[in-house]
Amino acid sequence: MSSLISVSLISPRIVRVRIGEPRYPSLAVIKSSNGGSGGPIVSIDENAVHVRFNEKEFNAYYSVSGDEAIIRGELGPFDRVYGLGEKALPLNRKRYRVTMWNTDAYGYRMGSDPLYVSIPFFIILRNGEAIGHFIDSPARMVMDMGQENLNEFKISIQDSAVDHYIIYGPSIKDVINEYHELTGKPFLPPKWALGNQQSRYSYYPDSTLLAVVEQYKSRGLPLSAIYLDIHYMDGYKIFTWSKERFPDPSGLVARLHEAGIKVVTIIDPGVKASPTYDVFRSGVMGNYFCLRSNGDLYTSHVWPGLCVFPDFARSDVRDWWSSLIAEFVKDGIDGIWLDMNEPAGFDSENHTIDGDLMHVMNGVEVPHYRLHNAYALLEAEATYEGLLRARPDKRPFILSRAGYAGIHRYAAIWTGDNTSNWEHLRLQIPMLLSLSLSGVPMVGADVGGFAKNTKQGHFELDAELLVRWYESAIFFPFLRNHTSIDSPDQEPWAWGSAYEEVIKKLLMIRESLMPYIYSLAWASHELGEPIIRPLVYEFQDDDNTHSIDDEFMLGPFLLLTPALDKGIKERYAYLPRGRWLDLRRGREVDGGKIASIDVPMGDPPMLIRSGGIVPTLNGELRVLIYPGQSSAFTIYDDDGESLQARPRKLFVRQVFDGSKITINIDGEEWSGQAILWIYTGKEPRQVLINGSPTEHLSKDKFTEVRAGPGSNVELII
Ligand code: MIG
Repeated sequence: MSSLISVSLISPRIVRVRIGEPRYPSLAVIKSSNGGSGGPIVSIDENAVHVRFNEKEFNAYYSVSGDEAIIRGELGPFDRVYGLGEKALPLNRKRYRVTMWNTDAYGYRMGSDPLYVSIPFFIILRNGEAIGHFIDSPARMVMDMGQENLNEFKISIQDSAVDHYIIYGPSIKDVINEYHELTGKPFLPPKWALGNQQSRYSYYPDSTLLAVVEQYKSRGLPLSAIYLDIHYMDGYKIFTWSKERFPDPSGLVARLHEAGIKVVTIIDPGVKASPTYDVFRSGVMGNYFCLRSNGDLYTSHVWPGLCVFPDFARSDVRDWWSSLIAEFVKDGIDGIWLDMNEPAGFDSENHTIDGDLMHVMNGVEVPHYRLHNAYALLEAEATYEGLLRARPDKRPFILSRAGYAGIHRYAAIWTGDNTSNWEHLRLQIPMLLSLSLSGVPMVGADVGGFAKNTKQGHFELDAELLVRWYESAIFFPFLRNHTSIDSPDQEPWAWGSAYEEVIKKLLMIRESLMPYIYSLAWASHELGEPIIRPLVYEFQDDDNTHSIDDEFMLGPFLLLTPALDKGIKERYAYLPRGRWLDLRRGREVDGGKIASIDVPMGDPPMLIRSGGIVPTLNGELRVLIYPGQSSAFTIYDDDGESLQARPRKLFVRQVFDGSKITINIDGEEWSGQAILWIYTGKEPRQVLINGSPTEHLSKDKFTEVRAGPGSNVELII
């Protein structure tokens, strides 16, 4: 009697339940089973699996009918469900049903589904303990989180071969770390990719692009990169430049580089089907495009007209694409923006390719519906490789609209065509937090919103909304203002100098937080941790945090409670237990309650958790310390772009026992000092470094001391 399922222990925390035989090696999972000792007790009876981790039993049930596999699992009445990638839903996804099918979702709203990215990974929090589930299939999948039946989740996969990974925490943090053990660590972004960026559909010709950069410069606004949308191309043919609009790409890029600005160009997957176009010709020669099952080329209309689509499932096609990318970026292009890679096609329903096309994976034919969600992942992998080929020593930067589990190894994700309205200002927080919990730390949304109100047909952005948008977005990992074709301008100066000043101040806050954000990006790469986090990630034991998604944490220490409604002057926010330092006022606030927080325009609330260590830059490195229970933070730095460089590290630890604050500084290849900027409440009685009294400066309840690696700083209160 052959069983439907087979079970393997991948690590002491990960069990894999395999249904059927995989058709090809996983695209998401890079770790092969190492068994290991200890860990869960697993028993199988027929089509059920019982896993016991740490005294807690978890049961899952499996069935296959025809070409569809179904996985069911228990859902308790008080369980929460997190993750599921990019979904326009609240943070807690319990009782929702979603579809995994990468879709061009222009004009989506709260509740619209599916969207651009599919990550079939979710975390159930039950009685304080987290268990992750990763359903490794890029096929169409419906994931019901207790909508149909309150007591169970039910996942229907359009493939009878699928792997289900059960990942034990018990913290959400552990689950995500283990998920990254399985699927690989997030890519390390170059430092500039964390700076303020500007885009538009589209800046052209070249003089317009230069004028925008010139505006940034002359107004003293920080800018790290500028984006070229589809109008830079010749007739939307990828890997070409319009000769009229951009006669001298390498000259243009060189000028931008002189000004310290990086350049990112958009690339779509569709290749114009034209016999006079060399990319099409070489693709046909190599037989690189997807075919219909009858052997004809698969075509669909996209921007250039009738297009064909590279079959990224094939390694020879990825190799060809990598060489196209490598050749294209020789003009100096710094990053690639992958759009329309669901893939989108205008001839299909929902502008998204479906139906009769085939892929060839390791020599085996795979119909599109079984691979659809991985198209962008494979494209990103080939693009990453192309960027590496062109510049082996530099970190690639890719921004992708679509993706599947594993996309975090190659690309940042932005949430596609959001809308310029208050609904979307609010919605982006649960969307970005959930992507973060789904293993994708480099995330952002178009600042100011992209689309018009599709019902009324006009753009709704105004000065207040743009300012409020920046007040949230300066704390997101990926920060880019972008808007649609035909929209009114929405650069920071678009509403006059008063608002420009406010936005400038916000962008300066972002700049000053760069050492913190860059360190978090490094930590995401080394350890797999998210950069922005829902409160539940940091305060799992505090039930009050479990469904909060109008507040978020940047790293472990900074709590943001941005204004999300029109016309408000204050808002309520839950502050988790413990003490908080309102950085704007230099005032301490008690947590464990809902507080009213004032939100004047341009002055976003920033609350530091007790024990907080936040490196900032203000001419020099200033490490903000809010003394509390023992805590630590590692500051990373390097040249910001080398691939091989080992980062310099500065380890900061602090502990406060009520009368003495002790701060330890250690370094790894770190020379030079930092200013420790410590909240002491009053002037300390004594400040010692390695036992000797030292100079310090006290003002406004803060004390400043200079210290470097090897310093043991003591402040007697
Ligand atoms: O169908 O390239 O989401 O950011 O500006 C529109 C033009 C195609 C969709 C992207 C958007 C981009 C736009 N693209």
